[in-house]
Amino acid sequence: MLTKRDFVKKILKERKPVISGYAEKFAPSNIALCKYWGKRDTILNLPVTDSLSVSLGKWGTTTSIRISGEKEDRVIFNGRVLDKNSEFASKVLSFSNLLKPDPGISIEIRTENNIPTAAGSASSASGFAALTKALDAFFGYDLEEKELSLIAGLGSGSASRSIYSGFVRRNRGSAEDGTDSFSVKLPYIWKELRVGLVDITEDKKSVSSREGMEHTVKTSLLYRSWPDQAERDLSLILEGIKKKDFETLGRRAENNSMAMHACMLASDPPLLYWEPETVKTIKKVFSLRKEGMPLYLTMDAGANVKLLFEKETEEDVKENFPEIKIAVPFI
Ligand code: 2P0
Repeated sequence: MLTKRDFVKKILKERKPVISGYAEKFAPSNIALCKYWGKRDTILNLPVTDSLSVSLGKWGTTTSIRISGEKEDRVIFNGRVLDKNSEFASKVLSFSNLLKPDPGISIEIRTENNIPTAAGSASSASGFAALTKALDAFFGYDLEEKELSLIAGLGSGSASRSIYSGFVRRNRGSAEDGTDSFSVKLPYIWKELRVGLVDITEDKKSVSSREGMEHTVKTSLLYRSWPDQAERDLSLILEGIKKKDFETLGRRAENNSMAMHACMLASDPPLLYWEPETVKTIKKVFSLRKEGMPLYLTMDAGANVKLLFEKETEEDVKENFPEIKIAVPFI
């Protein structure tokens, strides 16, 4: 098994850094329609299955890097200087050390999320993707997008997809060294597609995705069926996208998310991310759909619910979910 450092060395190969004074990059957040849940390599975050997501347009993370006037690196998050030993800062700093050509250079990393959730926090996906892009630009490696997606994936598996806008597929890959486990942007546009964020709670989840995945893979017998589920869903969702068939996209994405949560529930001890309000929201979506509204949902490893719908349904959705925040993936 490679270490993260060996992996980055492999990607950077002969590239010569050309350090610039300042770099600033944006990466969008993303929502998986066909989920990544389970790793074939826990150090490099290589997934068991392919996954497919849609990026959230202008919502995401902007990260800038400049030379620090001080001896040590600094991390500033949403305007606040962080203690370098805090969980967030230490993650950011150990990741940026992977790309530093010379440990003697001190940098200031400023990162801002603009996702309008109650918690104000974007997923780690846009964070590591923006950081990867900014580090690449600052150190002047001039990496290709495919290479950026490989490196961002070391921070968080889902960050590999946030390198791109629009629909994105991350390949599982089969190489042991992980170099074929990159993401690609899919050439489809769906201007009418909308993603609604229903905030259930701002509390930090008690089990991280990393721990949750590991626990599910180790203890859930249902997880044995997950690779088949993901393979089927990914190809059907892709068909739905190509044909702009919203019902196929929505049904398959919802079913994929439910199947992922079923695998978690079948873990021992069970893993349940939902809150009572989550179930209420799910039931509301089901009943609105019964009444004829073309509305589907998807959920990640948490209590919050994401709604999938099209522009023509936007007003109805707002009426039923007045607090909802709506992302437009294709602007
Ligand atoms: C996804 N999730 O495809 C899935 C669906 C959550 C549920 O990727 O351990 O933060 O850092 O690779 O990427 C969230 O997990 O996990 C995630 P790590 P990550 O979006």
